[in-house]
Amino acid sequence: MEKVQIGKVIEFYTNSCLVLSEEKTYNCMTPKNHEVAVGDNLEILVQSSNAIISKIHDRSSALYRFRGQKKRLLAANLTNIGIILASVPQAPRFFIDKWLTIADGAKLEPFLVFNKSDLELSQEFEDTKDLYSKLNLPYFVTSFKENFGITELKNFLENRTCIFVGQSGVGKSSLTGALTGINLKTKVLSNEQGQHTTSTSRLFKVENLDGSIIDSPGVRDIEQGPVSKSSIKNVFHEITEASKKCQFRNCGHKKDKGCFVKKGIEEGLINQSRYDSFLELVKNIDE
Ligand SMILES: Nc1nc2c(ncn2[C@@H]2O[C@H](COP(=O)(O)OP(=O)(O)OP(=O)(O)O)[C@@H](O)[C@H]2O)c(=O)[nH]1
Ligand SMILES: [Mg+2]
Ligand SMILES: [Zn+2]
Repeated sequence: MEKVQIGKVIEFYTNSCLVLSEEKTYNCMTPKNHEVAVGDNLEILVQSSNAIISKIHDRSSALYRFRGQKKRLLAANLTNIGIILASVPQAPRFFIDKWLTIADGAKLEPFLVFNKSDLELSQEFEDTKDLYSKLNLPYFVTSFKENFGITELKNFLENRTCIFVGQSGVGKSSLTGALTGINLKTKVLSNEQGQHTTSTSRLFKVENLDGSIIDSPGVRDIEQGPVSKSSIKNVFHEITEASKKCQFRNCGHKKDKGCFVKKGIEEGLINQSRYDSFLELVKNIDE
């Protein structure tokens, strides 16, 4: 006998996905003509131990990855993007600005996690922390190793579904494990490049509260897709404000006369790296 059940995609493979429904998991083939991703809510037709996807519910949000002109759904029904940072390995600041722009484009609230706070921090990382903690974004200082700041982060995740992004080795899986109570395979840091630990996207429930985390290798980093003017405005607020005072309305904020943005950099009011990210990201404006 067939039975329709409601389920959620919790893990995604190349041609199939794992659907959690009524506390059981079913391995379902992904439909040919519809995109499915981790976080999708759907209906499945269950026949004894098999199940097929019969309907995908409307998504409250969708995060896409772009590769040239192609776009592919990465995760569905998220509320937040958690950008995980550490002093080792340290991400370039452009990485942060890019993810803030991606989050804005997908209408997801970003937050920052400065992990590995037990380590001695480089000046560069201290400066990064200082710069971004002033941007009016939720941020957390954590140490997985010393179990510091985890409770604050956990409480923030109540009623939220987030995806952790960050370079390989910053502690995404370690934090996910600490927040969910599930022991995940983590990476032993070495000086060798190119070894990644997490190999499939998976959605986990935060321990003892209503929140979820997606730990995904596919989103350590992604290519920047098209960017809207409003995302640039929202993410680079300080530059937008300064640009209102530029002498010419069509100021390119490069070598233009009377540019207030350049003046802001000279006076130390606008950070050089934020300006560099801004110039890089405006190249992708598509409207
Ligand atoms: N000192 C210190 N080490 C940490 C901390 N958090 C994680 N680590 C270590 O950093 C290494 C990498 O952690 P992972 O959680 O595997 O990193 P990841 O971001 O999931 O890496 P990928 O899955 O490759 O993307 C492991 O050896 C962890 O034990 C921390 O707060 N402090
Ligand atoms: Mg991992
Ligand atoms: Zn200007």
